[in-house]
Amino acid sequence: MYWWIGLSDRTIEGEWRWLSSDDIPSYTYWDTADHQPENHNALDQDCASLHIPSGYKWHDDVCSGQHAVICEKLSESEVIPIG
Ligand SMILES: [Ca+2]
Ligand SMILES: [Ca+2]
Repeated sequence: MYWWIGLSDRTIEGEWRWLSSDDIPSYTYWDTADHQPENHNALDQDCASLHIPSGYKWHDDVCSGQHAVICEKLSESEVIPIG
């Protein structure tokens, strides 16, 4: 089972960026034990997903795959820390 996380290297192969901001992630959690991201057999695996069997580590996958999605919602109010 996979969940899309909104990260892609579709523009430049190997350069992963968040779709929402075009930023390069400051943190990654690739499943390196499974050699991810590996653009499996040059299949243009350009979208990143959470891979539950590997403990929610990231796998690249073909973007047209039908997987669940994780949505980001902006806060409705700004929380100001005190103390
Ligand atoms: Ca790729
Ligand atoms: Ca892959």
